Amino acid sequence: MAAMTNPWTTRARSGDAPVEVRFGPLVGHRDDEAMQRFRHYGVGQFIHFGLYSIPGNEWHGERPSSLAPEWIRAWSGPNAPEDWPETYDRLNEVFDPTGLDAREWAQQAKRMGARYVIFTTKHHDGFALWPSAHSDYTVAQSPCDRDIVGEVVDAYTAEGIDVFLYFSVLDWHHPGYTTSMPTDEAGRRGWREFLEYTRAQLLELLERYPAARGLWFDGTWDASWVASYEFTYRLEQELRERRPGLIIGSRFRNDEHGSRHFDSNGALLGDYEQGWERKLPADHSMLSGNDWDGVMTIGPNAWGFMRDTGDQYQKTADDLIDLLMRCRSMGGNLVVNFGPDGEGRMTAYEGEIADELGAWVAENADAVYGAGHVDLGRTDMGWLTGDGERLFLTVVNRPVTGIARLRFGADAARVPVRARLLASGKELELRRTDIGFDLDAAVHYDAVIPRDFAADRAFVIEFELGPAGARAADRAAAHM
Ligand code: JFZ
Repeated sequence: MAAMTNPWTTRARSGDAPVEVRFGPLVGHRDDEAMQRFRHYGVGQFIHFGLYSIPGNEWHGERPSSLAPEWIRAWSGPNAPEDWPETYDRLNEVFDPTGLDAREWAQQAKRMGARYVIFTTKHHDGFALWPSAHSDYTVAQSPCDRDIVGEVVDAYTAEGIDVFLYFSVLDWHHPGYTTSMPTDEAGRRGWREFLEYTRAQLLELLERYPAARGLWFDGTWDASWVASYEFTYRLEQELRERRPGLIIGSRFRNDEHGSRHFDSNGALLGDYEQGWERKLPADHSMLSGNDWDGVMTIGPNAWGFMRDTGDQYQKTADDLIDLLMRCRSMGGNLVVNFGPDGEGRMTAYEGEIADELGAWVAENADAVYGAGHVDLGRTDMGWLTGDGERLFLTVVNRPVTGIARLRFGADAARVPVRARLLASGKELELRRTDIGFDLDAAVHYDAVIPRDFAADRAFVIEFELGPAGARAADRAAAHM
């Protein structure tokens, strides 16, 4: 059976006959040290910061009706300010985030439990947060004469948090950028210049920031980039040569048939699936064994700063704990997005979220970082993760019976032999329960949740695994 892949990023496969692909994956499934680290990140932080952080989704009291705040340059229609794109483009003349202290950001991320950060070096507007030698539209052309990318790389690296550089290929500033492949000579020359500029900026980033471990690409969907598959293939090769171990997500390029993220035969293009954005896999089998992360906004769809979030729902720490453990149960990382304001300050709500999520993660670290997918099927109580020796049940929906029941195959070699509350270490009564269903080849293990155990958040039950039949109680049950 052809495994199901991410339906948002994969072309439907036409039958099972393989297609000839010359510009397919450059590397297969990786298992090196850098990828192992990736698998254990668990929690990540995304930061969207740039010129769009200044308006924060509004301008003189007006706001666009249906754009994410970091897209505000694309504002058009009756309430858009006159000459808006020109006004936006000149925001570099006032860009001066004096409140930005990357060490504070990094300490906050550390408190949240983040083990990697993805930072916007250049978003769609083309403004570079490092003094790029290949552009006239950077921090060096603003009152803020700082290398913000460098400050972030240094501060996070000092906290032991790995840095991934977000880079938008789509660029509203470069004159050679075009969405479709140009048909005239001048246009083609412009596009070639754009490709060289992109290559130069990427090599520059790798050169300037040797601590960066990965590149997170965006804005790679336009027909012009899709048609440049030969260039992007070579560029990926070059980036990997320059930085052995570099991690590149699947959003970078496509094969010669225009198949993005995955080639026309369904093979992943890059080191991990990068299509899980404000959506999550329905179940583990959809991932075909690929590494992945899920990137998530706190509001419904705001990556950049939003001055007024109005009545838009903001995810709570409980939501994020649920999402985090859902990701971990399928072997992925959860990346929580932060959008600092124009001064470079994280919002108060983001601060609360970071601390609340971080407190929970710290108490339940074993269930989060070292643990991944286990093949036990779903439970309505919450999410299962495991590390081979232990099974962790994150209880989001507490059973009113007080019994956390897990179902094992009757022939399972390793089964729970002990149960505890992970955060406190409190021992729980564990029972082996044979319900006696005819033809049911299952056996149940019940952890008894004490009636007087009060929890105001999800909590984790840790099951220690051992050989089936090792417990005295099991033997007794077997003789009954
Ligand atoms: C992109 C950007 O346009 C957006 O501003 C933000 O930076 C986000 C992280 O990435 O938005 C996307 C890109 C891809 C999908 C959806 C939104 N997608 O594949 O579904």
